[in-house]
Amino acid sequence: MPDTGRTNVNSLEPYWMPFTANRQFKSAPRMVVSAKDMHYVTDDGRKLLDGASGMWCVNAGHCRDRIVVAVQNEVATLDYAPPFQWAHPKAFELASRLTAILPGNLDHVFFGNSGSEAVDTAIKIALAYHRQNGEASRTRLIGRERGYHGVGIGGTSVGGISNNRKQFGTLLAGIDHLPHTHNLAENAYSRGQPEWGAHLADDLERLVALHDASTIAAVIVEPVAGSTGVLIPPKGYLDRLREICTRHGILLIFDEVITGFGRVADAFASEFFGVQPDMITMAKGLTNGTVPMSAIAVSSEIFKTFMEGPAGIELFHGYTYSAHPLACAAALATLDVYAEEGLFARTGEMAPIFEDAVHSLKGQRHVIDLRNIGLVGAVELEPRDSAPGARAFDVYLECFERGLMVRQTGDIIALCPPLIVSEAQIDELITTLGDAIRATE
Ligand code: PXG
Repeated sequence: MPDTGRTNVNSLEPYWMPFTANRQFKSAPRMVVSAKDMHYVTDDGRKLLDGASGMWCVNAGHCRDRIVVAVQNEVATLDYAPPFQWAHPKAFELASRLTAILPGNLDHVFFGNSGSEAVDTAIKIALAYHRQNGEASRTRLIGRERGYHGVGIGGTSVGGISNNRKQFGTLLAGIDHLPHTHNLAENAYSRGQPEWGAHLADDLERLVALHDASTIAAVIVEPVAGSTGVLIPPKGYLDRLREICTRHGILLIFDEVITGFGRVADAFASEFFGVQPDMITMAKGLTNGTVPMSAIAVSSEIFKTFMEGPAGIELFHGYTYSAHPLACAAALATLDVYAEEGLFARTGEMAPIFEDAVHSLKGQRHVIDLRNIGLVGAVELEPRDSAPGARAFDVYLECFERGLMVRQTGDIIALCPPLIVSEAQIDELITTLGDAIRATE
């Protein structure tokens, strides 16, 4: 048995865990101590199949040698380099490598350390861009109900998950939200993009009529909403958002923190859906989850606007750890693994197998919807009377006992295995989940 340092129960106390029921967790902790490829190992030596890519980030599987060695070498060679007025070669190399796989005219990249920082950076770039462009009145931001854009004050404000907002007062001023697209009456058991709901994008016209386009800076949405329980865009919906934004001079930001790096079968979901945003935020799979890093890709038009401004610093924004050498080394090695193993294309190959497996749960008791795209799946359960989320949380705990890690949000179980998942492992994932659902009241 590995020594886990859990002999003193009190030692669990000081750590205030994020987005966690601390009291519940500490009464029955779930500890992982190592990981390799598709599996975690718990502190009591059990192997867990990773059905969640950690937390949507370990797209190439765990502890991949190439990435491990790259980070080890970098920390021994260049532990830190200041990113303001200094640089190191890997930062430029990584930006170039990213622009090679980014869609359309997204040809410049800014670096942060988390998805939340990427979102708040994109918001600040949007505001500064319009000001630089002589349209300083464009300050309003439009998010979407049930959207998740991290936990910065900007991301929380454009986000649309009530629990994430209600503790924090009025948040940023000048924010509005589009309606979400989730509708089980119309779209239950859709495979891939649902047929119904493109018209929901037209609500943006209503917001433009209400506020006037001259006051609106940007719209931010996740191409596939992840955290809120896998909401897949209806056919034509994203295209229509793009069209309305273009018509009114509003920037369209796709938050691809979850959908980036092969999750839906291309490098980015923008490419998969054939809709070109003005900015993409990314994180998670950028370094395969190994070293915190995020990036914001901007269009040539946005970058040019800043470069034509007054001489001197063009954007008064950045982080101590922007383009950190360890993160750059991890990201470069990660991109190598993705490319060498053709993992983005592999998502496309495995998606039909994954789809059939997810939909094989149809008819299980409590299941009210199954949906999927790429290597993302969701099982929505009927909520228990006056206890929303409790049933899915019990299923989640049951999965853990049975050797499977999944994600749970509300009464939805989200599935997003690493892109190296085999057919047999998909089968194991769905069989275990089905057993866990059957074992749960
Ligand atoms: N944008 C999107 C679309 C995200 O999914 C963030 C921003 C924030 O990233 P950071 O790195 O600041 O956490 C995210 C994060 C889940 C889950 O279980 C998803 C996220 C975070 C935690 C849990 O679905 N996504």
